[in-house]
Amino acid sequence: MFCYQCQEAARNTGCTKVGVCGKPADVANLQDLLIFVTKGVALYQHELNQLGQGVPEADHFMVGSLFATITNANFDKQVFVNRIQDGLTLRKTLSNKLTAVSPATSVPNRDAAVWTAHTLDAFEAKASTVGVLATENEDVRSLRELITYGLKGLAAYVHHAQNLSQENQEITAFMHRALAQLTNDSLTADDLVALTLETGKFGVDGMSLLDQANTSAYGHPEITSVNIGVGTRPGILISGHDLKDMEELLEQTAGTGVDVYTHSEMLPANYYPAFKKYDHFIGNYGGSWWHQDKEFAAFNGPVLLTSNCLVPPKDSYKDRVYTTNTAGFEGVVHIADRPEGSQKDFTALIEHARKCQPPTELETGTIVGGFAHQQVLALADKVVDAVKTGAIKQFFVMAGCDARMKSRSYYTEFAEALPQDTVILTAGCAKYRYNKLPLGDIGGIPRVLDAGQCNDSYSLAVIALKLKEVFGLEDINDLPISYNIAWYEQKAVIVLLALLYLGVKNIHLGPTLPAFLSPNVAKVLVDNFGIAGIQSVEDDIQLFLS
Ligand code: SF4
Ligand code: SF3
Repeated sequence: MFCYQCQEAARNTGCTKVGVCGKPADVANLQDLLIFVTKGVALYQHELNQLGQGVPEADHFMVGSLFATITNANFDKQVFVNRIQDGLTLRKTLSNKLTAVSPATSVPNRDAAVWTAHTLDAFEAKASTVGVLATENEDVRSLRELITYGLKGLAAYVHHAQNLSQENQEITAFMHRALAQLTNDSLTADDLVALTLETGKFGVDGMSLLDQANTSAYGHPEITSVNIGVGTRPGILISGHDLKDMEELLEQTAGTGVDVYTHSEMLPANYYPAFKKYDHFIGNYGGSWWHQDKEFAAFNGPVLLTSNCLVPPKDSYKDRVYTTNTAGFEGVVHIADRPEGSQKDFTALIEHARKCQPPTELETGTIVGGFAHQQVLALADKVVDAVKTGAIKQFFVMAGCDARMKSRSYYTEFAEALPQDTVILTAGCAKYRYNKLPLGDIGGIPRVLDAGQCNDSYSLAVIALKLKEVFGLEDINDLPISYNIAWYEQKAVIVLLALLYLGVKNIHLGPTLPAFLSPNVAKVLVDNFGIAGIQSVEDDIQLFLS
Protein backbone atom coordinates (compact mmCIF):
# COMPACT_ATOMS: atom_id res chain seq x y z
CA MET A 1 0.00 0.00 0.00
CA PHE A 2 0.93 3.61 -0.36
CA CYS A 3 -1.47 6.25 0.91
CA TYR A 4 -0.77 9.91 1.65
CA GLN A 5 -4.22 11.40 1.32
CA CYS A 6 -4.64 12.70 4.87
CA GLN A 7 -2.77 14.94 7.28
CA GLU A 8 -1.68 12.03 9.45
CA ALA A 9 0.21 10.19 6.67
CA ALA A 10 3.11 8.38 8.35
CA ARG A 11 6.18 10.66 8.75
CA ASN A 12 4.23 13.16 6.63
CA THR A 13 5.32 11.04 3.69
CA GLY A 14 2.86 8.17 3.33
CA CYS A 15 1.51 5.07 5.06
CA THR A 16 3.10 1.94 3.60
CA LYS A 17 2.35 -0.97 5.94
CA VAL A 18 -0.89 -0.02 7.63
CA GLY A 19 -2.64 3.32 7.88
CA VAL A 20 -2.14 5.54 10.90
CA CYS A 21 -5.95 5.69 10.61
CA GLY A 22 -6.10 1.90 10.99
CA LYS A 23 -6.75 1.13 7.30
CA PRO A 24 -5.17 -2.26 6.52
CA ALA A 25 -2.92 -2.64 3.47
CA ASP A 26 -5.34 -4.91 1.57
CA VAL A 27 -8.19 -2.42 2.01
CA ALA A 28 -5.93 0.47 0.95
CA ASN A 29 -4.96 -1.39 -2.21
CA LEU A 30 -8.55 -2.29 -3.07
CA GLN A 31 -9.50 1.36 -2.58
CA ASP A 32 -6.86 2.23 -5.19
CA LEU A 33 -8.32 -0.36 -7.53
CA LEU A 34 -11.81 1.00 -6.96
CA ILE A 35 -10.60 4.48 -7.95
CA PHE A 36 -9.04 2.92 -11.07
CA VAL A 37 -12.31 1.15 -11.97
CA THR A 38 -14.25 4.35 -11.28
CA LYS A 39 -12.03 6.13 -13.79
CA GLY A 40 -12.92 3.40 -16.29
CA VAL A 41 -16.62 4.03 -15.68
CA ALA A 42 -15.95 7.76 -16.04
CA LEU A 43 -14.32 7.32 -19.46
CA TYR A 44 -17.57 5.86 -20.82
CA GLN A 45 -19.96 8.07 -18.89
CA HIS A 46 -18.09 11.15 -20.08
CA GLU A 47 -18.63 10.14 -23.71
CA LEU A 48 -22.27 9.30 -23.04
CA ASN A 49 -22.78 12.63 -21.27
CA GLN A 50 -21.51 14.46 -24.32
CA LEU A 51 -24.15 12.65 -26.36
CA GLY A 52 -26.82 13.52 -23.80
CA GLN A 53 -27.04 9.81 -22.95
CA GLY A 54 -25.42 9.65 -19.49
CA VAL A 55 -26.71 6.99 -17.12
CA PRO A 56 -27.80 8.18 -13.61
CA GLU A 57 -26.58 4.91 -12.09
CA ALA A 58 -23.03 5.83 -13.14
CA ASP A 59 -23.28 9.14 -11.31
CA HIS A 60 -24.37 7.37 -8.14
CA PHE A 61 -21.69 4.72 -8.47
CA MET A 62 -18.94 7.30 -8.99
CA VAL A 63 -20.05 9.49 -6.10
CA GLY A 64 -20.48 6.57 -3.71
CA SER A 65 -17.16 5.00 -4.68
CA LEU A 66 -15.12 8.17 -4.24
CA PHE A 67 -16.83 8.85 -0.92
CA ALA A 68 -16.19 5.32 0.37
CA THR A 69 -12.44 5.83 -0.04
CA ILE A 70 -12.31 9.00 2.08
CA THR A 71 -10.22 8.75 5.22
CA ASN A 72 -12.09 7.04 8.07
CA ALA A 73 -15.21 6.29 6.05
CA ASN A 74 -15.03 2.60 5.25
CA PHE A 75 -12.65 -0.14 6.37
CA ASP A 76 -14.67 -3.12 5.12
CA LYS A 77 -12.75 -5.13 2.52
CA GLN A 78 -15.84 -6.89 1.15
CA VAL A 79 -17.49 -3.54 0.43
CA PHE A 80 -14.62 -2.64 -1.90
CA VAL A 81 -14.58 -6.04 -3.59
CA ASN A 82 -18.32 -5.70 -4.26
CA ARG A 83 -17.96 -2.14 -5.53
CA ILE A 84 -15.14 -3.15 -7.89
CA GLN A 85 -17.32 -5.96 -9.30
CA ASP A 86 -20.28 -3.61 -9.64
CA GLY A 87 -18.05 -1.03 -11.36
CA LEU A 88 -16.82 -3.55 -13.93
CA THR A 89 -20.39 -4.64 -14.67
CA LEU A 90 -21.53 -1.04 -14.93
CA ARG A 91 -18.64 -0.20 -17.27
CA LYS A 92 -19.79 -3.01 -19.57
CA THR A 93 -23.35 -1.65 -19.54
CA LEU A 94 -22.08 1.82 -20.42
CA SER A 95 -19.85 0.45 -23.16
CA ASN A 96 -22.82 -1.42 -24.70
CA LYS A 97 -24.95 1.67 -24.51
CA LEU A 98 -22.26 3.79 -26.17
CA THR A 99 -21.99 1.27 -29.02
CA ALA A 100 -25.78 1.25 -29.39
CA VAL A 101 -26.29 5.03 -29.43
CA SER A 102 -23.16 6.03 -31.32
CA PRO A 103 -21.27 3.19 -33.03
CA ALA A 104 -18.67 5.66 -34.30
CA THR A 105 -17.72 6.91 -30.81
CA SER A 106 -15.03 5.14 -28.86
CA VAL A 107 -13.40 5.92 -25.55
CA PRO A 108 -9.68 6.73 -25.44
CA ASN A 109 -7.44 3.70 -25.38
CA ARG A 110 -6.70 3.44 -21.64
CA ASP A 111 -6.14 0.48 -19.34
CA ALA A 112 -8.94 1.65 -17.03
CA ALA A 113 -11.39 1.36 -19.92
CA VAL A 114 -10.61 -2.28 -20.68
CA TRP A 115 -8.97 -4.09 -17.75
CA THR A 116 -11.18 -6.72 -16.22
CA ALA A 117 -10.95 -9.66 -13.80
CA HIS A 118 -13.22 -11.93 -11.82
CA THR A 119 -11.34 -13.20 -8.79
CA LEU A 120 -10.11 -11.61 -5.59
CA ASP A 121 -6.57 -12.74 -6.38
CA ALA A 122 -6.69 -10.97 -9.72
CA PHE A 123 -8.14 -7.85 -8.08
CA GLU A 124 -5.37 -7.83 -5.52
CA ALA A 125 -2.66 -8.37 -8.12
CA LYS A 126 -3.95 -5.45 -10.17
CA ALA A 127 -4.55 -3.27 -7.11
CA SER A 128 -0.87 -3.22 -6.25
CA THR A 129 -0.04 -1.72 -9.66
CA VAL A 130 -2.60 1.10 -9.96
CA GLY A 131 -2.03 3.12 -6.80
CA VAL A 132 -0.60 6.59 -6.27
CA LEU A 133 2.96 5.55 -7.15
CA ALA A 134 1.92 4.27 -10.57
CA THR A 135 2.39 7.85 -11.76
CA GLU A 136 6.14 8.26 -11.95
CA ASN A 137 6.55 11.99 -12.41
CA GLU A 138 6.37 13.48 -8.93
CA ASP A 139 4.63 16.70 -9.97
CA VAL A 140 2.07 15.03 -12.22
CA ARG A 141 1.40 12.55 -9.40
CA SER A 142 1.00 15.39 -6.92
CA LEU A 143 -1.48 17.27 -9.10
CA ARG A 144 -3.42 14.13 -9.99
CA GLU A 145 -3.79 13.27 -6.33
CA LEU A 146 -4.70 16.84 -5.36
CA ILE A 147 -7.53 16.67 -7.91
CA THR A 148 -8.53 13.15 -6.85
CA TYR A 149 -8.77 14.17 -3.18
CA GLY A 150 -10.72 17.28 -4.13
CA LEU A 151 -13.13 15.04 -6.06
CA LYS A 152 -13.44 12.69 -3.08
CA GLY A 153 -14.39 15.60 -0.82
CA LEU A 154 -16.82 16.89 -3.42
CA ALA A 155 -18.33 13.40 -3.76
CA ALA A 156 -19.10 13.36 -0.05
CA TYR A 157 -21.07 16.59 -0.30
CA VAL A 158 -22.84 15.54 -3.50
CA HIS A 159 -23.77 12.23 -1.85
CA HIS A 160 -25.43 13.96 1.12
CA ALA A 161 -27.32 16.19 -1.32
CA GLN A 162 -28.39 13.10 -3.32
CA ASN A 163 -29.82 11.63 -0.12
CA LEU A 164 -32.04 14.71 0.00
CA SER A 165 -33.02 14.16 -3.66
CA GLN A 166 -30.96 17.10 -4.90
CA GLU A 167 -28.77 16.41 -7.91
CA ASN A 168 -26.82 18.60 -10.28
CA GLN A 169 -25.84 17.02 -13.58
CA GLU A 170 -23.22 19.64 -14.30
CA ILE A 171 -21.31 18.71 -11.17
CA THR A 172 -21.36 14.96 -11.80
CA ALA A 173 -20.55 15.47 -15.49
CA PHE A 174 -17.51 17.50 -14.45
CA MET A 175 -16.46 14.80 -11.98
CA HIS A 176 -16.60 12.15 -14.71
CA ARG A 177 -14.68 14.39 -17.09
CA ALA A 178 -12.02 15.09 -14.47
CA LEU A 179 -11.64 11.39 -13.58
CA ALA A 180 -11.36 10.53 -17.26
CA GLN A 181 -8.67 13.19 -17.70
CA LEU A 182 -6.69 11.75 -14.82
CA THR A 183 -6.03 8.72 -17.04
CA ASN A 184 -4.58 10.91 -19.80
CA ASP A 185 -0.78 10.79 -19.77
CA SER A 186 -0.44 13.60 -22.26
CA LEU A 187 -1.88 16.28 -19.97
CA THR A 188 0.79 18.77 -18.94
CA ALA A 189 1.32 20.13 -15.44
CA ASP A 190 -0.34 23.36 -16.61
CA ASP A 191 -3.39 21.42 -17.80
CA LEU A 192 -3.59 19.75 -14.41
CA VAL A 193 -3.27 23.07 -12.55
CA ALA A 194 -6.21 24.35 -14.60
CA LEU A 195 -8.17 21.20 -13.78
CA THR A 196 -7.35 21.72 -10.08
CA LEU A 197 -8.90 25.18 -10.14
CA GLU A 198 -11.89 23.89 -12.04
CA THR A 199 -12.33 21.30 -9.32
CA GLY A 200 -12.47 24.22 -6.88
CA LYS A 201 -15.21 25.86 -8.95
CA PHE A 202 -17.30 22.70 -8.75
CA GLY A 203 -16.44 22.51 -5.07
CA VAL A 204 -18.27 25.80 -4.60
CA ASP A 205 -21.18 24.46 -6.64
CA GLY A 206 -21.26 21.21 -4.66
CA MET A 207 -21.29 22.96 -1.30
CA SER A 208 -23.95 25.32 -2.58
CA LEU A 209 -26.03 22.33 -3.71
CA LEU A 210 -25.77 20.73 -0.28
CA ASP A 211 -26.52 24.02 1.46
CA GLN A 212 -29.62 24.32 -0.68
CA ALA A 213 -30.58 20.70 0.02
CA ASN A 214 -30.11 21.01 3.79
CA THR A 215 -31.78 24.39 4.22
CA SER A 216 -34.74 23.69 1.96
CA ALA A 217 -35.42 20.46 3.87
CA TYR A 218 -34.73 21.63 7.42
CA GLY A 219 -34.74 25.45 7.41
CA HIS A 220 -31.82 27.80 7.89
CA PRO A 221 -29.58 27.23 10.92
CA GLU A 222 -30.27 29.75 13.67
CA ILE A 223 -28.48 30.83 16.85
CA THR A 224 -28.82 27.94 19.26
CA SER A 225 -27.60 27.06 22.72
CA VAL A 226 -26.79 23.38 22.56
CA ASN A 227 -26.94 21.28 25.70
CA ILE A 228 -23.75 19.26 26.24
CA GLY A 229 -25.02 17.42 29.30
CA VAL A 230 -27.05 14.21 29.42
CA GLY A 231 -30.58 13.10 30.22
CA THR A 232 -31.72 10.15 32.28
CA ARG A 233 -32.94 7.81 29.53
CA PRO A 234 -31.00 5.53 27.22
CA GLY A 235 -29.85 7.21 24.03
CA ILE A 236 -28.63 6.79 20.48
CA LEU A 237 -25.59 8.79 19.43
CA ILE A 238 -25.45 9.90 15.80
CA SER A 239 -22.24 11.04 14.12
CA GLY A 240 -21.07 11.93 10.63
CA HIS A 241 -22.60 14.44 8.25
CA ASP A 242 -25.89 13.09 6.87
CA LEU A 243 -28.93 15.13 7.86
CA LYS A 244 -31.44 12.85 6.14
CA ASP A 245 -30.37 10.07 8.51
CA MET A 246 -30.70 12.52 11.39
CA GLU A 247 -34.27 13.31 10.38
CA GLU A 248 -35.32 9.69 10.03
CA LEU A 249 -33.67 8.67 13.29
CA LEU A 250 -35.44 11.47 15.18
CA GLU A 251 -38.74 10.53 13.65
CA GLN A 252 -38.40 6.82 14.37
CA THR A 253 -37.23 7.33 17.97
CA ALA A 254 -40.02 9.77 18.88
CA GLY A 255 -42.18 8.28 21.63
CA THR A 256 -39.98 5.22 22.12
CA GLY A 257 -38.36 6.35 25.38
CA VAL A 258 -34.99 6.56 23.64
CA ASP A 259 -33.18 9.90 23.39
CA VAL A 260 -30.95 11.13 20.57
CA TYR A 261 -27.61 12.93 20.88
CA THR A 262 -25.21 14.22 18.24
CA HIS A 263 -21.48 13.57 18.15
CA SER A 264 -18.65 15.43 16.35
CA GLU A 265 -19.76 16.71 12.92
CA MET A 266 -23.44 16.06 13.64
CA LEU A 267 -23.45 18.83 16.28
CA PRO A 268 -24.76 21.39 13.74
CA ALA A 269 -27.99 19.35 13.40
CA ASN A 270 -28.92 21.10 16.65
CA TYR A 271 -29.03 24.42 14.79
CA TYR A 272 -31.74 23.45 12.26
CA PRO A 273 -35.31 24.57 13.01
CA ALA A 274 -36.83 21.30 11.76
CA PHE A 275 -35.03 19.24 14.39
CA LYS A 276 -35.94 21.45 17.34
CA LYS A 277 -39.45 20.09 17.61
CA TYR A 278 -38.22 16.77 18.96
CA ASP A 279 -38.20 16.77 22.80
CA HIS A 280 -36.08 13.66 22.87
CA PHE A 281 -33.27 15.36 20.91
CA ILE A 282 -31.17 16.16 23.94
CA GLY A 283 -28.06 17.85 22.54
CA ASN A 284 -24.44 17.06 21.74
CA TYR A 285 -22.29 14.47 23.48
CA GLY A 286 -18.51 14.73 23.54
CA GLY A 287 -16.08 16.29 21.11
CA SER A 288 -14.53 15.67 17.74
CA TRP A 289 -14.25 12.29 16.01
CA TRP A 290 -10.94 11.06 17.40
CA HIS A 291 -12.22 11.06 20.98
CA GLN A 292 -14.71 8.37 20.04
CA ASP A 293 -12.84 5.49 21.66
CA LYS A 294 -13.49 7.02 25.08
CA GLU A 295 -16.74 8.79 24.31
CA PHE A 296 -18.49 5.93 22.54
CA ALA A 297 -17.49 3.72 25.47
CA ALA A 298 -18.96 6.21 27.95
CA PHE A 299 -22.14 6.77 25.95
CA ASN A 300 -23.37 3.27 26.86
CA GLY A 301 -25.86 3.12 23.99
CA PRO A 302 -25.72 2.46 20.24
CA VAL A 303 -23.87 4.82 17.93
CA LEU A 304 -24.74 5.47 14.28
CA LEU A 305 -21.98 6.57 11.87
CA THR A 306 -23.56 8.25 8.85
CA SER A 307 -20.20 9.03 7.18
CA ASN A 308 -16.59 9.62 8.20
CA CYS A 309 -14.91 9.80 10.66
CA LEU A 310 -14.97 6.30 12.10
CA VAL A 311 -12.08 5.07 14.22
CA PRO A 312 -11.67 1.27 14.14
CA PRO A 313 -13.90 0.42 17.11
CA LYS A 314 -12.60 -1.23 20.26
CA ASP A 315 -14.07 -4.59 21.19
CA SER A 316 -15.53 -3.06 24.36
CA TYR A 317 -18.13 -1.11 22.37
CA LYS A 318 -17.91 -2.52 18.82
CA ASP A 319 -21.26 -4.31 19.17
CA ARG A 320 -22.91 -0.92 19.77
CA VAL A 321 -21.54 0.67 16.58
CA TYR A 322 -23.74 0.82 13.47
CA THR A 323 -22.80 2.25 10.08
CA THR A 324 -24.88 3.47 7.17
CA ASN A 325 -24.34 5.18 3.78
CA THR A 326 -20.74 4.77 2.68
CA ALA A 327 -19.42 4.20 6.22
CA GLY A 328 -18.49 0.63 7.04
CA PHE A 329 -16.40 -1.69 9.17
CA GLU A 330 -16.14 -5.45 9.09
CA GLY A 331 -18.24 -7.05 11.83
CA VAL A 332 -20.25 -3.88 12.46
CA VAL A 333 -23.97 -3.88 11.57
CA HIS A 334 -24.64 -1.81 8.46
CA ILE A 335 -28.06 -0.16 8.09
CA ALA A 336 -29.18 -0.60 4.48
CA ASP A 337 -30.05 2.27 2.16
CA ARG A 338 -33.63 3.51 2.20
CA PRO A 339 -35.84 1.71 -0.31
CA GLU A 340 -37.21 4.07 -2.96
CA GLY A 341 -39.91 6.24 -1.40
CA SER A 342 -39.50 5.07 2.19
CA GLN A 343 -37.24 5.48 5.21
CA LYS A 344 -34.21 3.57 6.44
CA ASP A 345 -35.03 1.14 9.19
CA PHE A 346 -33.41 2.08 12.50
CA THR A 347 -35.40 -0.46 14.54
CA ALA A 348 -32.26 -2.42 15.43
CA LEU A 349 -30.68 0.64 17.05
CA ILE A 350 -33.84 1.54 18.94
CA GLU A 351 -34.25 -1.99 20.30
CA HIS A 352 -30.58 -2.03 21.19
CA ALA A 353 -30.78 1.32 22.99
CA ARG A 354 -33.67 0.11 25.13
CA LYS A 355 -31.38 -2.48 26.69
CA CYS A 356 -28.62 0.04 27.47
CA GLN A 357 -27.81 2.34 30.36
CA PRO A 358 -28.23 6.10 29.88
CA PRO A 359 -25.06 7.93 28.81
CA THR A 360 -22.41 8.72 31.41
CA GLU A 361 -22.17 12.47 31.95
CA LEU A 362 -18.96 13.92 30.49
CA GLU A 363 -19.68 17.60 30.96
CA THR A 364 -22.53 20.02 31.56
CA GLY A 365 -23.56 23.36 30.15
CA THR A 366 -24.12 24.63 26.65
CA ILE A 367 -22.27 25.74 23.55
CA VAL A 368 -23.56 28.28 21.06
CA GLY A 369 -23.69 27.86 17.29
CA GLY A 370 -25.87 28.26 14.23
CA PHE A 371 -24.08 31.11 12.49
CA ALA A 372 -24.58 29.98 8.91
CA HIS A 373 -24.98 32.61 6.20
CA GLN A 374 -28.64 33.46 6.70
CA GLN A 375 -28.25 33.96 10.45
CA VAL A 376 -25.10 36.05 10.10
CA LEU A 377 -26.61 38.14 7.33
CA ALA A 378 -29.61 38.75 9.59
CA LEU A 379 -27.11 40.25 12.01
CA ALA A 380 -25.23 42.05 9.23
CA ASP A 381 -26.02 45.56 10.48
CA LYS A 382 -24.68 44.75 13.89
CA VAL A 383 -21.56 43.11 12.45
CA VAL A 384 -20.90 45.95 10.00
CA ASP A 385 -21.33 48.52 12.78
CA ALA A 386 -18.92 46.63 14.98
CA VAL A 387 -16.35 46.67 12.18
CA LYS A 388 -16.92 50.36 11.45
CA THR A 389 -16.59 51.39 15.10
CA GLY A 390 -13.49 49.26 15.45
CA ALA A 391 -15.11 46.96 18.04
CA ILE A 392 -14.23 44.11 15.65
CA LYS A 393 -10.80 44.57 14.09
CA GLN A 394 -10.40 41.28 12.33
CA PHE A 395 -12.09 37.96 11.53
CA PHE A 396 -10.25 34.67 11.50
CA VAL A 397 -11.61 31.82 9.42
CA MET A 398 -10.51 28.74 11.36
CA ALA A 399 -12.54 26.12 9.53
CA GLY A 400 -11.61 22.53 8.73
CA CYS A 401 -10.84 19.36 10.58
CA ASP A 402 -9.64 18.20 13.94
CA ALA A 403 -7.37 15.19 14.41
CA ARG A 404 -5.04 13.51 16.84
CA MET A 405 -1.66 15.15 16.37
CA LYS A 406 -0.31 16.79 19.50
CA SER A 407 0.73 19.83 17.52
CA ARG A 408 -2.96 20.68 17.02
CA SER A 409 -2.92 22.25 20.48
CA TYR A 410 -1.67 25.18 18.36
CA TYR A 411 -5.29 25.91 17.41
CA THR A 412 -6.48 26.10 21.00
CA GLU A 413 -3.56 28.33 21.93
CA PHE A 414 -4.06 30.46 18.84
CA ALA A 415 -7.74 31.01 19.69
CA GLU A 416 -6.83 31.90 23.27
CA ALA A 417 -4.08 34.29 22.18
CA LEU A 418 -6.20 36.24 19.69
CA PRO A 419 -6.93 39.79 20.86
CA GLN A 420 -10.40 40.53 22.30
CA ASP A 421 -11.41 42.56 19.24
CA THR A 422 -11.22 39.57 16.89
CA VAL A 423 -13.87 37.03 15.91
CA ILE A 424 -13.35 33.41 14.83
CA LEU A 425 -15.52 32.12 11.98
CA THR A 426 -15.52 28.35 12.07
CA ALA A 427 -17.03 25.27 10.42
CA GLY A 428 -16.12 21.58 10.52
CA CYS A 429 -14.82 19.60 13.45
CA ALA A 430 -11.79 21.92 13.78
CA LYS A 431 -14.03 23.96 16.10
CA TYR A 432 -13.72 21.50 18.96
CA ARG A 433 -10.26 22.89 19.66
CA TYR A 434 -11.83 26.14 20.91
CA ASN A 435 -15.64 26.05 20.95
CA LYS A 436 -15.81 25.35 24.67
CA LEU A 437 -13.35 28.08 25.67
CA PRO A 438 -14.75 31.13 27.50
CA LEU A 439 -13.82 33.56 24.73
CA GLY A 440 -16.71 35.96 25.42
CA ASP A 441 -18.49 38.20 22.96
CA ILE A 442 -18.26 41.60 21.33
CA GLY A 443 -21.42 43.60 21.95
CA GLY A 444 -23.45 40.40 22.01
CA ILE A 445 -21.69 38.81 19.01
CA PRO A 446 -19.95 35.63 20.24
CA ARG A 447 -16.22 35.56 19.49
CA VAL A 448 -16.59 32.08 17.97
CA LEU A 449 -19.24 31.94 15.26
CA ASP A 450 -19.88 28.34 14.23
CA ALA A 451 -21.48 28.04 10.80
CA GLY A 452 -21.84 24.25 10.99
CA GLN A 453 -20.23 21.24 9.33
CA CYS A 454 -17.15 21.37 7.09
CA ASN A 455 -19.43 21.77 4.03
CA ASP A 456 -20.84 24.89 5.70
CA SER A 457 -17.51 26.53 4.96
CA TYR A 458 -19.66 27.56 2.03
CA SER A 459 -21.49 29.82 4.48
CA LEU A 460 -18.23 31.48 5.44
CA ALA A 461 -17.56 32.23 1.77
CA VAL A 462 -21.10 33.64 1.33
CA ILE A 463 -20.57 35.85 4.39
CA ALA A 464 -17.21 37.08 3.07
CA LEU A 465 -18.70 37.88 -0.35
CA LYS A 466 -21.57 39.76 1.31
CA LEU A 467 -19.21 41.80 3.48
CA LYS A 468 -17.15 42.62 0.41
CA GLU A 469 -20.30 43.97 -1.20
CA VAL A 470 -21.40 45.91 1.90
CA PHE A 471 -18.00 47.54 2.26
CA GLY A 472 -17.83 48.24 -1.47
CA LEU A 473 -14.54 46.40 -1.95
CA GLU A 474 -13.11 45.18 -5.24
CA ASP A 475 -11.21 42.26 -3.85
CA ILE A 476 -12.25 39.67 -1.28
CA ASN A 477 -8.69 39.87 0.09
CA ASP A 478 -9.20 43.50 1.14
CA LEU A 479 -11.59 42.38 3.87
CA PRO A 480 -10.26 42.18 7.44
CA ILE A 481 -10.45 38.37 7.25
CA SER A 482 -7.50 36.01 7.73
CA TYR A 483 -7.59 32.30 6.97
CA ASN A 484 -5.94 29.83 9.32
CA ILE A 485 -7.34 26.47 8.27
CA ALA A 486 -6.76 23.08 9.85
CA TRP A 487 -7.04 20.12 7.53
CA TYR A 488 -7.14 16.37 7.99
CA GLU A 489 -9.10 14.57 5.29
CA GLN A 490 -10.22 15.15 1.72
CA LYS A 491 -13.27 17.31 2.45
CA ALA A 492 -10.84 19.95 3.66
CA VAL A 493 -9.08 19.60 0.30
CA ILE A 494 -12.23 20.54 -1.62
CA VAL A 495 -12.92 23.38 0.82
CA LEU A 496 -9.40 24.68 0.17
CA LEU A 497 -9.75 24.38 -3.62
CA ALA A 498 -13.13 26.15 -3.40
CA LEU A 499 -11.58 29.06 -1.50
CA LEU A 500 -8.75 29.29 -4.04
CA TYR A 501 -11.28 29.35 -6.84
CA LEU A 502 -13.10 32.23 -5.09
CA GLY A 503 -9.84 34.15 -5.14
CA VAL A 504 -8.95 33.92 -1.46
CA LYS A 505 -5.22 34.43 -0.98
CA ASN A 506 -2.73 33.85 1.84
CA ILE A 507 -4.49 30.88 3.40
CA HIS A 508 -2.46 29.27 6.16
CA LEU A 509 -2.81 25.53 6.29
CA GLY A 510 -1.80 23.28 9.16
CA PRO A 511 -0.75 21.65 11.28
CA THR A 512 1.43 20.33 8.42
CA LEU A 513 1.29 20.89 4.67
CA PRO A 514 -0.06 17.92 2.71
CA ALA A 515 2.41 15.14 2.01
CA PHE A 516 0.93 14.89 -1.48
CA LEU A 517 2.19 18.33 -2.49
CA SER A 518 5.49 17.91 -4.33
CA PRO A 519 7.97 20.79 -3.83
CA ASN A 520 7.11 22.19 -7.26
CA VAL A 521 3.36 21.97 -6.78
CA ALA A 522 3.69 23.52 -3.33
CA LYS A 523 5.67 26.33 -4.96
CA VAL A 524 2.86 26.96 -7.46
CA LEU A 525 0.43 27.29 -4.55
CA VAL A 526 2.80 29.56 -2.63
CA ASP A 527 3.64 31.79 -5.61
CA ASN A 528 0.12 32.15 -6.99
CA PHE A 529 -2.04 31.96 -3.90
CA GLY A 530 0.24 32.80 -0.99
CA ILE A 531 -0.50 29.45 0.68
CA ALA A 532 1.63 29.01 3.79
CA GLY A 533 2.02 26.64 6.70
CA ILE A 534 1.87 27.59 10.36
CA GLN A 535 4.70 28.61 12.69
CA SER A 536 4.49 29.35 16.41
CA VAL A 537 1.30 30.91 17.81
CA GLU A 538 3.17 34.11 18.69
CA ASP A 539 4.76 34.51 15.27
CA ASP A 540 1.54 33.76 13.45
CA ILE A 541 -0.57 36.15 15.52
CA GLN A 542 1.99 38.86 14.83
CA LEU A 543 1.98 38.05 11.14
CA PHE A 544 -1.81 37.97 10.84
CA LEU A 545 -2.30 41.21 12.74
CA SER A 546 0.45 43.14 10.97
FE1 SF4 B 1 -2.37 6.95 6.18
FE2 SF4 B 1 -4.17 8.92 6.13
FE3 SF4 B 1 -4.04 7.16 4.14
FE4 SF4 B 1 -4.99 6.45 6.56
S1 SF4 B 1 -5.90 7.91 5.11
S2 SF4 B 1 -3.59 5.27 5.28
S3 SF4 B 1 -3.63 7.66 7.89
S4 SF4 B 1 -2.48 8.66 4.72
FE1 SF3 C 1 -14.03 16.22 10.76
FE2 SF3 C 1 -13.57 13.74 9.97
FE3 SF3 C 1 -12.75 16.60 8.55
FE4 SF3 C 1 -16.37 17.36 8.31
S1 SF3 C 1 -15.32 14.47 10.92
S2 SF3 C 1 -14.48 17.75 9.16
S3 SF3 C 1 -12.13 15.29 10.09
